[in-house]
Amino acid sequence: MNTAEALAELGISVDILTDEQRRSFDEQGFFIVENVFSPAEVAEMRDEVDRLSAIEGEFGGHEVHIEPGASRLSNLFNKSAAFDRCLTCAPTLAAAHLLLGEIHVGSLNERSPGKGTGQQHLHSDLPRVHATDWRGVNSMVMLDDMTEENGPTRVVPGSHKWSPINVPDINMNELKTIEVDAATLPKVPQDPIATYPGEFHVTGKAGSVAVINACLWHGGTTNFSGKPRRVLHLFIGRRDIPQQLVERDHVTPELLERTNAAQRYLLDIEGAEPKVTGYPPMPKEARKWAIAETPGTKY
Ligand SMILES: O=C(O)CCC(=O)C(=O)O
Ligand SMILES: [Fe+2]
Repeated sequence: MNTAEALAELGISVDILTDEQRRSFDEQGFFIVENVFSPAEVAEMRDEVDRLSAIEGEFGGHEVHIEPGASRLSNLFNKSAAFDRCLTCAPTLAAAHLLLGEIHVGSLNERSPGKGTGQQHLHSDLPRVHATDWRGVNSMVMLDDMTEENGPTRVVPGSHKWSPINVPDINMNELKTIEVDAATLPKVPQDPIATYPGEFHVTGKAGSVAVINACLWHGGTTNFSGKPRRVLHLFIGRRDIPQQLVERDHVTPELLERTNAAQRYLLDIEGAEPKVTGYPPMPKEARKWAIAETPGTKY
């Protein structure tokens, strides 16, 4: 199996991307698609997020990182069949295949900022060591309407072509630090939390999906209204780069049993043995969201 075959089996082709979506993805580093998931699909995923968040509480997200001020969940494919439909999220998968060639799921996380919190460092999710070293595509699957008031994701259009900054440590892989090039240096924010000139706020109705190049400068913003803002981060990586959550290390018999060959290829669990039975165990403590050092930045 290869990616093109797996996607074809799942009914997905890069042909679904419009010229406008391709142009926006290339030039701005992102595009937004409405009505990817139906209200019933969204409601089912939302209910599962609430059920799992109640189980995991402050340790939600522990398999990747927890984040003060935001509720997170990780390892979602192993926790509920409600999220299987993300393996046919066509805009994300088509854009990822177009940009990266051979792909696998990097992770499926959920994040919802609490009232008055959620403002993150402006960051890139992944490093890049040369101009076309694209390593991943992230996407925000909106389970609630995402508005100006409840903590929309901010993005800096075109910044995927600048050096990445403030990459979460867990995503650095073989790299220790990020090299910021001379053209990018004057653009690096003095205060990474502050509003950045020209930042765009991604908003949309529940069921919409925003697809971003993982090098794009972006981040969570403050949820001023306190209204729920549950968003899934469906992250797709280049297949030669380790997954953010190594699915084989967490795989349950249920996931192996219910998935078809194409889904198992995308999850990178082909031929895997089940590792975890029952609800995945909770840790006593968990790593916090942290960024890798970026030389040239002074925060
Ligand atoms: O949830 C969001 O709005 C963005 C979160 C994000 O970029 C991250 O956690 O890496
Ligand atoms: Fe991010």
